[in-house]
Amino acid sequence: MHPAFNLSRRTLMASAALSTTSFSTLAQTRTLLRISTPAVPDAWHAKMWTVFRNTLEKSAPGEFDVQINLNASLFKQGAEPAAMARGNLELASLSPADLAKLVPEFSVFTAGYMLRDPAHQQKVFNGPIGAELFKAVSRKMDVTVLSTCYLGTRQLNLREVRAVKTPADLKGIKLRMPGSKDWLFLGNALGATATPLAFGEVYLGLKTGTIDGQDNPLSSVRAAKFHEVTKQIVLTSHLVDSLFIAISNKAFNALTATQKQKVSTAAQAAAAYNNDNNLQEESQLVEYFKKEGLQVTTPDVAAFRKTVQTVYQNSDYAKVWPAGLVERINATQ
Ligand code: KDO
Repeated sequence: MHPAFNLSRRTLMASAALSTTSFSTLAQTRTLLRISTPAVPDAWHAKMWTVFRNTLEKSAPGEFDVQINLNASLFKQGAEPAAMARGNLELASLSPADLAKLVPEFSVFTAGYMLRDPAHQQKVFNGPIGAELFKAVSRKMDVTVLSTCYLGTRQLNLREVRAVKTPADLKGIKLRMPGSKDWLFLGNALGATATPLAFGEVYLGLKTGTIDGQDNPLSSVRAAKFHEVTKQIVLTSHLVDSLFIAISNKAFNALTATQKQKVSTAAQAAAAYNNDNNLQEESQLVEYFKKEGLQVTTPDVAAFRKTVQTVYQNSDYAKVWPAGLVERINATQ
């Protein structure tokens, strides 16, 4: 073989090997960001993760491999913090109840009628109260909260029509709540008999009658199609609910300062997308559900508020809330 040919063949092979190497090295150097959420695809807080991914891809092209797992397909609802601690999951949207498990003072936000409205929620979590509590979350749970999402204001949603004015009217109602003690406490405080069930099982539970009702924001009721298997919505507005976009400290600390900034900005863009769309849709959903044939009724909200607040004040919860915290939340404008 002509030496020149041999050389060029070798060069060719070497360059082919090089290009394969650099290609796979590139794939390997992408930082893996796995996300797990129980949200259904049509929910704003599911779609927001695509905004997160797109924003990050734009600001840091090729640097991250963002994998979005909806419908609790990677980890079951409530299992995310443990998965993050074990290093099996990088990001999740955690509820106040998730945080309260390890940061007891956070249970103040699992209490009914604590936050007044979505604007109050954003002020509280984006201000000094949020900063203090998120510091405790980082210390005790090893996760960093990047932004606060408005999940919506939780309402009651019943299988059968019932006259509900006060908590006493919910006596005997088997009300599905997410499966942790803080959620169950809220369901019982509303006057119902709280029963735990994962979000993914609620539709069937309502359809078959193993539960009499559930509570969720109107946008979640629409996205998960619970209105197909229920006849009434009672506008108790008992919880202005939050989800916190959080990243494990292990994953966050492995990033450069610039990457940290870009991930935070993407999380804020995702929350803003969720919050804007959720608020806008929420304002139209009473009409939508009426058109779908549901009865939408307004109870004596003052009676619900009074009962629920009294139950919390007289419970062990109030004992773990730092002195003055409730007053500071109330004073936040
Ligand atoms: C629910 O299970 O009712 C709940 O609304 C609780 C939230 O904290 C959150 O987990 C949410 O479900 C899911 O994201 C599904 O919308």
